[in-house]
Amino acid sequence: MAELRRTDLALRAERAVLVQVAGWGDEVDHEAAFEELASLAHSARARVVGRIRQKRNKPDPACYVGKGKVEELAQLCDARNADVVICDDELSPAQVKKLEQKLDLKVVDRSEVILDIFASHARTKQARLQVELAQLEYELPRLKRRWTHLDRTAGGTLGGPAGGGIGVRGPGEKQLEVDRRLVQRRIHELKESLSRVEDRRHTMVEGRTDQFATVALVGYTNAGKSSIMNALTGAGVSVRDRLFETLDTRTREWELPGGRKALISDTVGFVRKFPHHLVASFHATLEEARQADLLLHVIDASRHNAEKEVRSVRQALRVVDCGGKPTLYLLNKTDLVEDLSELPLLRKLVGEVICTSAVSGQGLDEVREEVCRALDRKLEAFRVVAGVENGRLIAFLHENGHVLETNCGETTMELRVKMAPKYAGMARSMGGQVHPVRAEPAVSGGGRGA
Ligand SMILES: Nc1nc2c(ncn2[C@@H]2O[C@H](COP(=O)(O)OP(=O)(O)OP(=O)(O)O)[C@@H](O)[C@H]2O)c(=O)[nH]1
Ligand SMILES: [Mg+2]
Repeated sequence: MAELRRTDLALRAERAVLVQVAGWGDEVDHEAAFEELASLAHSARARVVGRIRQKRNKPDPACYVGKGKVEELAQLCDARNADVVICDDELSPAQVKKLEQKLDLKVVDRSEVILDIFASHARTKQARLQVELAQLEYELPRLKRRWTHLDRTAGGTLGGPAGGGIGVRGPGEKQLEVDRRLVQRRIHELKESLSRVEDRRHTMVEGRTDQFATVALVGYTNAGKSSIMNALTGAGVSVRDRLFETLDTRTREWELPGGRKALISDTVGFVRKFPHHLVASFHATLEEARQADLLLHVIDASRHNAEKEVRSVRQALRVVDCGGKPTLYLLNKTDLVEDLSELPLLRKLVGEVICTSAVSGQGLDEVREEVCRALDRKLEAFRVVAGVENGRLIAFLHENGHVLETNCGETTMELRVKMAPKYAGMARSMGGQVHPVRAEPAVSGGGRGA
């Protein structure tokens, strides 16, 4: 399968000028978004050499910024010897074209920078397929180059030295139309491959969740999800101070207090104005989060707009069908902050919040205890009567549930057990008489106390 590299759009070591249109809403918010654009550019290995900002109600439909500002931008780019202009919002294909013409420079938008970072961090086959799909879907309405290198992917039926070739190009048809068809064909192939991956993954994750309680770490990029995973389990997952370090889900066994075992998964992070093509493409990667019994939503306490970040993560989670899951909120990196002024606002939004530090270990015991408590809320109480000689069943109950009480008779044993309802049937098939004691109220979604 041909691998697609957008070498002509990669931002490596390029000198970038950042542009933002900001004139509505919260000033602090725009500042933070602009700072974040600089981090994104940095993660894409560009060098930020200038910034320009225009206050106006909404972006100019022609060039993103107004006419006068385009002049100013051109002068700044010239003075700073810029290679590329990066805009803070997603631009229409027409806006990019017009601005590129006026500046005589490459123009990219926020989504493209994020896609570029994902492309350079993708390691596994699945992550590569997902990024390639997102890039092509993003590119399709913006095609301006020739995509004849995609010929190879069509198994030769489209190929040919002429580019596009037999079976695609009708007489007199324009190259762009050929390119479009090639891209569409590749998108179709990628979707098919990914849907096979997703089916396999679904079955695999489902198999695991049948045996263990599962917990998934979710949150804004760089909040410290992988660091928390390492601090809790010693997993040795890669941690770096750069955006989108983790693109593939890692799952580890986690021993909780009382010797109880669960599985914990680290997942891809989100960011504001996350390109929707990426969210859709990363559906398979987020399978663990979708099937998890509990989410740990990690929030970065050192960011000024943590509350906004929580909102954008929750929105992205809804898109990937993880909304409304039982969630514990961890306010991480508290070692970096003297005054937790955002805490009341966060509590108002999500309910209880546990203050943690993956570095000092603060709050991690509380996380373990709260996870046990939250998982327990999913358990139901049963009375199980077993023959005293049925060692297999008794061991099964101790392994998979909490045995609260045991009463031993001469030939039978009666146990009061809290366990996941799915184990009741298994206990019956092992020869036990199983009676529900009473239904526990379901855990509410959207967080403790929310
Ligand atoms: N001081 C301090 N730094 C932390 C803490 N947790 C994480 N970090 C740092 O924050 C940066 C990002 O941490 P990661 O664990 O990679 O963050 P992540 O959420 O997994 O990020 P992505 O995978 O990129 O989405 C790293 O430089 C960590 O060392 C913490 O509690 N305190
Ligand atoms: Mg990570």
